[in-house]
Amino acid sequence: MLDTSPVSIRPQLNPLISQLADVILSHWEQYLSLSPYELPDGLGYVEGKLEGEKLVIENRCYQTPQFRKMHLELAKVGRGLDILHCVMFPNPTYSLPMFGCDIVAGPRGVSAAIVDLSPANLQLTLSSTYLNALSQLPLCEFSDTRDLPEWGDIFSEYCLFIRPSNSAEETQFLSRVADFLKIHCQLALQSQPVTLEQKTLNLAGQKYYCNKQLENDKTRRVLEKAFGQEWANKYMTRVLFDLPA
Ligand code: 18B
Repeated sequence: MLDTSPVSIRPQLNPLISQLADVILSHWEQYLSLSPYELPDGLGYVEGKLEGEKLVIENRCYQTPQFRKMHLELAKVGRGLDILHCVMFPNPTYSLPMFGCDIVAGPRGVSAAIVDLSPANLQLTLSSTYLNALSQLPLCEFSDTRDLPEWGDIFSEYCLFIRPSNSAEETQFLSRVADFLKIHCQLALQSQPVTLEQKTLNLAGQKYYCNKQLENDKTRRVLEKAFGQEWANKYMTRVLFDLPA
C-alpha cells in the first residue's frame, strides 16, 4: 500500500505548497506504478538547528521502471520559510528529461515558484516528442517573471520561474505543473529503452544537470545554517542531486 496520508508538517505549510504536493502525488499515483525508494542513512525525516531557526525536512521517495528516483521534499525553516522541492530522475536507460519543481514561501507569500522539464543531455535540448507536446499547452502569462540564475542554462525554454502576484496566478501555476506532469508521465510510459551508448550520454546529461543545481547557493545556505557545511554538502550530493551508483 502506498502511503498518501498527509505528512505531518503539511498543515503548517503555505497552502500553495500543500496543494502542489497533492498535485504531484496524485499524478504519480494516477499514471505510474510506484515502488518505495529508500533514502540513505535514515534521511527521510530530518530536524536540525545550529544557528538560529529550526529546520524540519520531510521526504517522500518512490521509483518506477522509467524513473530511478522520484523525490518530493517539504521543509519548514522556523516560522519564516516553507519550501517544496521535487525532482524526478529518469532511469538513464530511457532518454527522458528531468522534471524539477521548487517553491519558496516566506511570511509575505511565495517568492519563487519554478517548474521545468529540463533536458538531460549535453546538447541541452528536449526531444521533438516533448517539444511537440509542450508547444500545444495553452499560453500562460504571469505578471512577475523572475530571471534565472547564472547556473540556469540547464532549464528548457518552457521553464517557468515566477513570483505569483495573486491567487489566480497561484492556480495557474498549479495547473501548469499538472500539465507538465501529465505530459511527462504519459511520454515516459511510451518511451523505449536505449542502447548502452545512449545510456552513457544520458548519464552525462544528468550529471551536468546535478552539478549545476549544486551551484545553487541559496539552497546550500539554508541547509548549512541548520546542519553545518559538511552535512549540507552530503545532503545536497546524496539526497537532492545524487547520481546512480
Ligand atoms: N531555493 N530549495 O529545494 N531548486 O531544488 N530554486 C531558492 O525567492 C531551497 C531545486 C531554484 O535566484 C531560494 O529567491 C532549499 C529544484 C532556482 O539565485 C531558496 C531546498 C529547482 C532558484 C531555496 C530547496 C530549483 C531557487 C531563494 C531543499 C528547479 C533561484 C528563493 C529543501 C527545478 C536561484 C528566492 C537564484 C531559489 C531553498 C530552482 C531559499 C533549502 C529542483 C532557479
